[in-house]
Amino acid sequence: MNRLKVYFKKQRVLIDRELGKVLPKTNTRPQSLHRAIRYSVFSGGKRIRPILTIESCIVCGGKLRDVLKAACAVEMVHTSSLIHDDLPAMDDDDYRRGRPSCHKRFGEATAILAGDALLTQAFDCLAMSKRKNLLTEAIRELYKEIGSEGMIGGQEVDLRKRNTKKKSDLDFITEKKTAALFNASLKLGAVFADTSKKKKAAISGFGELLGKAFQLIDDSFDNDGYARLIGRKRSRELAFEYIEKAKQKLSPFGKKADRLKEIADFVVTRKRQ
Ligand code: GRG
Repeated sequence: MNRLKVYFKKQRVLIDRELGKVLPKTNTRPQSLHRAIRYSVFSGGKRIRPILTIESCIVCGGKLRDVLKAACAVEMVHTSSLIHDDLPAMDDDDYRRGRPSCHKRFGEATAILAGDALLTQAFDCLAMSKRKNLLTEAIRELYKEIGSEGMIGGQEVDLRKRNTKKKSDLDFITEKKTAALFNASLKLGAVFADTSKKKKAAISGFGELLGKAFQLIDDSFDNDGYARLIGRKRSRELAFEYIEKAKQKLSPFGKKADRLKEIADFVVTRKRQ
């Protein structure tokens, strides 16, 4: 196994252990809801966003113990968005990560509530972070990136303009639907490292470009979004261009950012799961 794979595995174990501790157990009432939540959280996701939160904090000089709750919060938001995205009113997907999607397994109403509960608990999990003086900034950053002007807004435009060929729509969808949560994940790491404004801006610039590259690669798997407009090959080329620019944004961190750069390369070279 190569070095990055070993690192990913180690981080996943850490994140999953923490998620396992904070999420209500399946024997807690209402059991049906907690089963649906745990079914969706523990179904083999890559955990790329919380891994980025942790790594961003370390690169900015922070400590794992200060950021682990924020990393879990990010994964809860991500899972809640996937549960809702799969619903018949949205993408209408019967499968997620090779298993029946949450609503297929537990019914639509329970899936809606599982998503609601996870999104709500994400903010409680964030609030459990040790560095209380940094919480207001963290909560506001997360809200800004996932609210109606962030990820949720991106989803709205995606649903309304499914077959759009307008570049401005596609840019908005890519930036908001996917890049915003990547950006939030990285920014939370910087917030909990209590780093300088300059370093936060560098991390955020990296996050936006990385998120866009991630979505371009995702689109290329399904010939969706940008890939429909400019073709799979050009989408992938564009993603690689974004990643090169993203890595340049990390110059203030020098060699400390090598792992973050490796993760960025993984984002564009990854195979469909
Ligand atoms: C309830 C918070 C909330 C949001 C509602 C449904 C919605 C608004 C937003 C969905 C946005 C969405 C589905 C964006 C696509 C993101 C994406 C590319 C997901 C795949 O990410 P991976 O590959 O997934 O990291 P794994 O399975 O590894 O976790």
